[in-house]
Parts: sequence; structure tokens; C-alpha cells
Amino acid sequence: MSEQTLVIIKPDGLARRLIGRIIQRFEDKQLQISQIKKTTLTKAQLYEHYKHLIEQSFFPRLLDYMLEGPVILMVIEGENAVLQTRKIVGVTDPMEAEMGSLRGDYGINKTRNLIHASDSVASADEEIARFFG
Ligand code: YYY
Ligand code: MG
Repeated sequence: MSEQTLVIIKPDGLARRLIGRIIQRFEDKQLQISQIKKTTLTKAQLYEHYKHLIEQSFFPRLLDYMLEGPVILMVIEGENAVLQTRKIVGVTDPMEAEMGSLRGDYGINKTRNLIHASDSVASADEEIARFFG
């Protein structure tokens, strides 16, 4: 079934000039970029997006990382887009992510893991509404 999901290329993905390679992986898997924009996230947006993590000890580090520079926000669309995208991205910790996944190939550590992808259809809907209205 065709779905939509939200992907964020985190600031180091732009600083390291990885946007093209990242988008290529999704297109290679027959997923489409239906919306895309470059923006600098605000603290308020990040508190909302990561509200379930505010109490975690790593939250200040995560916030600093996400505020290092602009990000790319994308709506990705296609067959099973939510799960397909999570698979292309890889698990949270780049040390555990498979080589061949984006985090496995390019991620640095559990915070500097390059990409965000929605974890369910429900959170995708919420995140797309948050960032694209
Ligand atoms: O969905 P995913 O991004 O794979 O992981 P989450 O558990 O939702 O955490 C969101 C975000 O928080 C993660 O991408 C990096 C950061 N983080 C961290 O900095 N340190 C951790 N130990 C766990 C998560
Ligand atoms: Mg998550």
C-alpha cells in the first residue's frame, strides 16, 4: 500500500555534502520525494518533535546537534514507505546498523546518526503535518 513518511537529513548530512547520495538510496528503492525543503529547525520545533525524549540524559546533546545548521525535510512516498525507509536508514546506533544502510555507512555515533525517519504511519502523519502543514 502506498504510504508517506517524513525524513530529516540532519545538519552534518548537509555539512558533509551527503544529500545527493542519501536521496539516491530512496530513489533506488522506487520511493519518491514528494516534498522537500531546506530549513533550520527551531528549539520549539525540536522540543515538539522529540517530546518523548526531553527527560533523557542525551537530550541536550541531541538538541545541540540538530541546531548545528540547516536540515533537509522530505516527504517520501511509495509502497510501504514507512518500513522501507526505516530499513534504508538503519537502526539508531550506527555501530549496530548494517553496512549498506545510511546510518551503517555514514553515521558517526548514537547522536550523530545522520537521518530521522518516522517510525509508524501514525507518527509519519503527525510529523508531515508538523513540518509541512
Ligand atoms: O527513531 P530513531 O531516530 O532511530 O531513534 P529514537 O529512539 O527515536 O531517538 C531519536 C534520536 O535521539 C536518535 O535518532 C538520536 C538520539 N539518541 C541519542 O542521541 N542517544 C541515544 N542513546 C538514543 C537516541
Ligand atoms: Mg524515533
